[in-house]
Amino acid sequence: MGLDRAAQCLPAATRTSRWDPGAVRRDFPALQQEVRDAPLAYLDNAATTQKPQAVIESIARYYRKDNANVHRAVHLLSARATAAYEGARAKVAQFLNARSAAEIVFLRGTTEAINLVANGLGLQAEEEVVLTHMEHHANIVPWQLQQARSGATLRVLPISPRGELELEALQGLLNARTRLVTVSHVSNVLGTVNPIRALVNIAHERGIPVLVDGAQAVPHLEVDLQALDCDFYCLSGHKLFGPTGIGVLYGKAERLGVLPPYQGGGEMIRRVSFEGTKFADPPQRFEAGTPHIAGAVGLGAAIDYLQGLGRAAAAEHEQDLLRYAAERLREVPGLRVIGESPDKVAVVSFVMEGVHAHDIGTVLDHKGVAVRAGHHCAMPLMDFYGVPATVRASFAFYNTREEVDRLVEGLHLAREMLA
Ligand code: 7TS
Repeated sequence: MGLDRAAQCLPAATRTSRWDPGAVRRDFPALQQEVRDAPLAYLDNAATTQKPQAVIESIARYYRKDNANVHRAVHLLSARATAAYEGARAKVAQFLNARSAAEIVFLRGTTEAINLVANGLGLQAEEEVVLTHMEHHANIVPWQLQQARSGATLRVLPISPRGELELEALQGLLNARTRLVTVSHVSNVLGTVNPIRALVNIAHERGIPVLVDGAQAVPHLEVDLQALDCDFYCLSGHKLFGPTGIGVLYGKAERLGVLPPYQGGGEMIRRVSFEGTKFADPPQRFEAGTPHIAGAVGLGAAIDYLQGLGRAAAAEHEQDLLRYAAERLREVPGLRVIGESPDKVAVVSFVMEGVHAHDIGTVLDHKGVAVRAGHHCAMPLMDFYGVPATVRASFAFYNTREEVDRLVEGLHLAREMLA
């Protein structure tokens, strides 16, 4: 590491005029390694992304210099830690174009964010929640837990064989008992980008709020929450080139304002006595206990990094990889791509005739190509396509066409060995 620190923390793409994955990759220490005697081709970005040096360094710097608890002490380190934590909240609000930082709740991730809303709604037996056939288990199981507690009904918006929502069926699923519509912005299996604004309009015509699972969207798309007009939006820092253990629930102020606390403890109260407790306003009401301060700092650094990179150019490069991968995968006999929406992020799922997804994943791993094979926590979607599992290659802006070539070579090899 001969570079001075300031240079290391500058996104590589700001140092070049054209998109240059080679330069961007130098910002990511984990991408520099060899695995199985080959350079690592990391194509499992939908599970989690690699972290740029700027993020790693921001966390180390926080612990080296500013570490203290937030919102509590009068001393300087606590003031610095609080400024760093609240600064990260402001950064997230600006990144997503929320109206105010008070609409940003820091939690562990998308899973916890959805559980918070599911718990807080206080569903009743006669009420209904609408979700879709392409949801991740994180946006199914919390609702089933509430269904078991309350007797509420879950209704499922169907999808087409191409992997798109049947939006015209939504009207028929909504009624006076519908409390919420919940939907992923981008499918983690299909890559489909769902028409959130249109869906929100249909639900809002009936005064029904919408929760959007944005876990797979924010790494690829520029998200403008005021333009989407959804009521809740959830994301995970670790899929956004930030640390694990930190994520965000966005809620419109008027929606968060009427949600009860999810957990009790310090930080989330205004006054406590044995007669009763008055809770703090959002977002503190939902952040009981010492939060993941270093995680928030790291997420803030990830956002700085992404904004410095130029998101439009990053997205263009990813779309190039998607087109190239789709074209090259057609050369592999017996391979079927699942998810053919024209509006997709760079996520490609496929199955190969006569070969199990896990075996393909293992052959690819032996060539240094990391993909995910399995049900991707979307078993109802696997059932829809009649497959137990798929192989999924999911790309980030640091991936290259050469890595797509290595994926395809590995697939030919898997076919020769196993089909
Ligand atoms: N929602 C979607 C759409 C996801 O893809 C995931 C994780 C989650 C929610 C849960 O996020 P977490 O950070 O709270 O765990 N998806 C995946 C995946 O596709 N492979 O590994 C994790």
